[in-house]
Amino acid sequence: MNPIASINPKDAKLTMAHFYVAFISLFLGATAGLLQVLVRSGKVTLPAGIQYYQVLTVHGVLLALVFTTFFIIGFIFATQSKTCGSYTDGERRWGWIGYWMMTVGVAIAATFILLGEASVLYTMYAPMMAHPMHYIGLTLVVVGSWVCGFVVFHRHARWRKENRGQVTPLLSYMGVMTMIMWLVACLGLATTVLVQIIPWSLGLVPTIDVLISRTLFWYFGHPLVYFWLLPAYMAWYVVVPKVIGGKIFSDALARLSFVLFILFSIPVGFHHQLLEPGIDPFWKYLQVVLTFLVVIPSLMTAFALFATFEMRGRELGATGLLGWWKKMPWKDARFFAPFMGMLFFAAGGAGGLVNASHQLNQVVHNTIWVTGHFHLTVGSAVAMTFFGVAFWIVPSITGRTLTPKVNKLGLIQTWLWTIGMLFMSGAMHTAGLYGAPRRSAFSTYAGNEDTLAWIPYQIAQAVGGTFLFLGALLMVYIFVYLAFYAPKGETEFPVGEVHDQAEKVPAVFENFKLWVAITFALVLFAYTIPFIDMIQNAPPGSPGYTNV
Ligand code: HAS
Ligand code: CU
Repeated sequence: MNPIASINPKDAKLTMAHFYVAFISLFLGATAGLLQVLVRSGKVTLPAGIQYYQVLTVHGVLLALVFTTFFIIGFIFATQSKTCGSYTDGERRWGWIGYWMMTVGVAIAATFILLGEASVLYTMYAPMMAHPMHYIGLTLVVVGSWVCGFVVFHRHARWRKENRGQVTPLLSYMGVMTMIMWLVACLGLATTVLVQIIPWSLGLVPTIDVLISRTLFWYFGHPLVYFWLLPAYMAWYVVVPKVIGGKIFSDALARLSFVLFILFSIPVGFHHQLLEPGIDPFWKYLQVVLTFLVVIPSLMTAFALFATFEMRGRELGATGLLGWWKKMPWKDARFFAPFMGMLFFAAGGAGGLVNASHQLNQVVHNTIWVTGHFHLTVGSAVAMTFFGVAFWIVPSITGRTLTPKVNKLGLIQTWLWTIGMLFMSGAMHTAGLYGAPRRSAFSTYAGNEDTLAWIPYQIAQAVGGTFLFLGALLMVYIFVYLAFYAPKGETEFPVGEVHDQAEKVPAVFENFKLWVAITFALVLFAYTIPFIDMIQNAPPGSPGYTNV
């Protein structure tokens, strides 16, 4: 590693190790995605006995779980090392232990998917059953991520001890909040996997309670999506203002939005189960109310970003409501990629509100509309922000330069992704409204008029998916170039400063125990009675189903 790196080179190495896994996963996952859209267009059949659900599992696991988790943890390590100072050898060693647990876990889980023994999709819904080693691999990934989480907590606590009474670095605070949410969320996943799924897949118990397993999964599954989103918000709140030459609108507001995410991200899993029988409508209603509360921190984020853009625009002489638009650095890929992500998120978030509304959920649930929704949120807002971060963070921490040529490639990459996603996600949303199902290979369903109407949209998805595949290839090329071939030199690690007129940060934000305690209280409130109901009125359990 290079001595002109912007963070301690040993920490940079740890981050880069995470990024290698992330970008290999991006490549393989995107290839699987291309195969899917081609199959669903009806023009291509998979060779060599490969199954559609196998490919779909590769796609979901590698992109939604592996790419995200490895990128996020690498990013949090780098930002914490930059803003708090480097890790101690002991902390870093634990970081490596966490990393290797996750990497070995991914290798095990992926092997069983490739063997065709774990085609259970990334949600691993019971009663679909995989080989026990698949679940054991994924458990290792989760435990490894916890180890990394404790490293993040430890570094933050050490900073506080060494700088008593001072406001902690914003990025480190956000990293801690993200990992707290992840840990609390994982309790649900760990419970269903360790108590229900592994014993059942080992054959120790003959059946599984599907409703309880799914409920525990979604207790985890919703905060999972915010675990992807919050690191993107870290970049939006702290990095983007610096890149455009402005200031952070308000440190206190940014922290408050992260606190609200901790509180309201978890007791909302039922909005994925609105059409699930066996849950009393009252509790679904309550969790939908909480879901609408967790929209508030995103609206606050939108507000803060508009304010940042407008303040910067006015500094540069813009006037009127949207005059700032002309003043933004459109030719800077570090800005352009996350900004397009924000635009997509405005649409994806609106779609989320549709999903969460019970009556509308009846129209869209299990249709490919939902797939369209999450390609706008995680597949665009989050992924494009991570790409935008990679453009500068990789050269910055390895002591290389983001050359004008690569910046231009970054702009092209962003356009490929934008065009691809407009086609693919637009077609998915529309076809979903016509009833086209998600998680489904190509079928004409006996060729009736309604189902044939989906096919043009499936072709549009294939067109979009092809652009996205090219975008992923270009992204991987940019990553490899920046990591290994770009000229040596210094690249800025942009960390924004807070606007002078912003409110002071209240000390209570740093009271993590309080937030975790309120979170547990809300979780108990939202879940206790429904769980008692599910256990008391449990239907007979289900045997496992495999597609082998
Ligand atoms: Fe979602 C399903 C509801 C956000 C991901 N979601 C999913 C699934 C995934 C996912 C992966 O209620 C599928 C899971 C599966 O496999 O079954 N979602 C919501 C709601 C929100 C939401 C209410 N989702 C996300 C995020 C995700 C994500 C974030 C990943 C990162 N979602 C649902 C529901 C379902 C669901 C139901 C189940 C559907 C079903 O039936 O199965 C909210 O958090 C969204 C709030 C966001 C906003 C947008 C704020 C805008 C911002 C950008 C500002 C832009 C600027 C620039 C400043 C209200 C912050 C713009 C400039 C201009 C000029 C415009
Ligand atoms: Cu959700």
